[in-house]
Amino acid sequence: MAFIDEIQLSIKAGKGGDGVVRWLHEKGKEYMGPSGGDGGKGGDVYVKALRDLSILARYRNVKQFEAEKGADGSRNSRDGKAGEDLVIELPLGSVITNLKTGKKITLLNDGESVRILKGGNGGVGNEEFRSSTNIRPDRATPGKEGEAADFLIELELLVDAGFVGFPNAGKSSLLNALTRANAKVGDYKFTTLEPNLGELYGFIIADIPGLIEGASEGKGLGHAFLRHIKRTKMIIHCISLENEDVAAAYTTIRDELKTYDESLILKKEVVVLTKTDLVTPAAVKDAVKKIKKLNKDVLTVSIIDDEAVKKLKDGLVKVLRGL
Ligand SMILES: Nc1nc2c(ncn2[C@@H]2O[C@H](COP(=O)(O)OP(=O)(O)OP(=O)(O)O)[C@@H](O)[C@H]2O)c(=O)[nH]1
Ligand SMILES: [Mg+2]
Repeated sequence: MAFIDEIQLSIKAGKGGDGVVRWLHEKGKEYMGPSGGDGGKGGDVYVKALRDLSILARYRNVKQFEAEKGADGSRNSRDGKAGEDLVIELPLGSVITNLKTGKKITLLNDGESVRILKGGNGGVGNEEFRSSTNIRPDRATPGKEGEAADFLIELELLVDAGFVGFPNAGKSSLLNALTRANAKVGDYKFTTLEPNLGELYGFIIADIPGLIEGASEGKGLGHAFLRHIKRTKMIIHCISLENEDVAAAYTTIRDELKTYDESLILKKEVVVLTKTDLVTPAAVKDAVKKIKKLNKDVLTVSIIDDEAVKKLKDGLVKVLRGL
């Protein structure tokens, strides 16, 4: 599934309607008294969280939004109708930054909506200005502009578990084998350019582009995506058995995670040694032993072995349910 994970929108709340100058009329008489109504309030702008990642794509081309204006007041003391509020739907997990004020909002609950901009108040009609000393006020005020700002919307996926590992470790292959995802797989590095998502018994799991040494400082492609795993409950660390030194592979990636954000290495982590079909059973055993010294949760898999895939599935779900 392709999705945009960062967009910028220009948003404006509705302008208030103008107050107006109007006079009561009676047959044969002019200008009986003031009767100009107030302008209606401009619409507010809300952001609303939905459990649907694909909605970010809506904002690929349309980037300017404005809530409805309040209607102007009218005669016979009628106030203008308030402008309708504008609700901008965003995927659950979006972080919305008002670039003018720096204020950040994170949408964490499905259906939650938060006001981000206030519509302008309506102006005052001449009727309101009537007083004992001024019975024929010919004054009205215009509606106020609505608040406006540019917003940066960043999506930090709410995934339960994220695959990390070197390029070519088999992360996307595994995502496809475990879920109904259809991630691109290739026998070259950096096949995955943006995260893919899959569902495993109700748990959302995602691969991210491969990490390399220096990823935490921006090397390779993975850096931009590391933040996606910041809020996952669990990390599935894939290490290909093609690595001659699985322990070194393990620590290199762990160091990158730690440098990027200390909290990443405190997460529950399951190591999956991949591509068991490419090495001897003795080599698998040896690699498991080495990793067990560093992390007790080690599973193995080959995607061409249905039995092994099933076992891995059960193993991962058991850990996920236990979190
Ligand atoms: N023999 C064998 N090959 C595998 C296995 N799993 C993955 N591969 C192959 O390994 C290569 C890399 O697989 P990917 O799933 O694209 O690896 P990745 O970790 O997502 O790679 P990047 O997206 O580049 O980081 C592909 O050619 C896969 O066919 C396995 O269990 N056995
Ligand atoms: Mg991949």
